[in-house]
Amino acid sequence: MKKTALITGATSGIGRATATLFAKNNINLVLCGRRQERLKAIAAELSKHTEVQTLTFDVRDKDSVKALLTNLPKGFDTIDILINNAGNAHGLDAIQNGSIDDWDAMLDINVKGLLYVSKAIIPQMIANSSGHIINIGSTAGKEVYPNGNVYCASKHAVDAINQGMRLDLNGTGIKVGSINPGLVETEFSKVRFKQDTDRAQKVYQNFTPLKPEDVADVIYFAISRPPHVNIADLTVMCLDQASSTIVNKS
Ligand code: NDP
Ligand code: 8X3
Repeated sequence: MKKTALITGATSGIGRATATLFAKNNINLVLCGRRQERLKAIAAELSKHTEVQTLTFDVRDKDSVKALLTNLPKGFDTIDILINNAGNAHGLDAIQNGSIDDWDAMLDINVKGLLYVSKAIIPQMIANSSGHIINIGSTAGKEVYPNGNVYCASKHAVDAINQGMRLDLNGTGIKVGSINPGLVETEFSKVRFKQDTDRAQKVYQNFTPLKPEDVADVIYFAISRPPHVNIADLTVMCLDQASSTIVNKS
């Protein structure tokens, strides 16, 4: 039977690439994000391959998350795969210079938003005794780098939530795992540097970073394993990256 995946942050980067790969593999899609026009354009493109619904909401808005995700459109109301991907970094400042608004954004989106979405979807997965949740963490959730402070904290929280979900959902038939990418060239740095495109482009210069499609491949690998296999925690970096701070740019 055809599966249905709900992907947050599907308007760009890793989420969009994952949606494209899932569509080509005949998985029905519920695509989420704030930019409605983009969601519509992506849905129009992917509808050639599969059935697609879009939902426009901010993951910070817990009432909207609950209202929309606990009343999914008919035909899309059983979620087999949840990709908790929406997230971003805001700023790259020493802790003493950080902006409280940036801190709020990262913790509210990357941590609390992921929880609100999961809270809405997990009950139906428990009722069905099946489901697969992939939490998109980061190498920033495995180590802390200078000026990364609160973004790293948010991704360490995702790492802890991923472990906690797997413990608490053990025995329910639901798979829980995280994919933790290193540097991936997406809109991530444009958002981090508040649309300063020159600064954002420099992050990915003089080496070959991951492409969002590389991460999508890994996500698809995780969700296409046999029923008894769960990819619990996987880190993926480009060849030139050894850690958050060691990147070969020679
Ligand atoms: P992008 O900026 O390209 O994509 C981020 C996505 O998240 C967009 O679709 C955006 O949609 C969505 N999003 C952001 N804020 C909200 C919000 N408040 N409500 C709903 N959706 C939101 O970045 P990436 O593809 O790189 O990032 C995806 C995930 O991967 C993030 O969790 C990020 O932390 C993680 N990651 C990224 C890495 C990288 O180097 N790029 C490395 C490791 C992890 P919209 O703006 O339309 O709402
Ligand atoms: C994104 C990777 O190193 O920019 O999570 O934090 S990094």
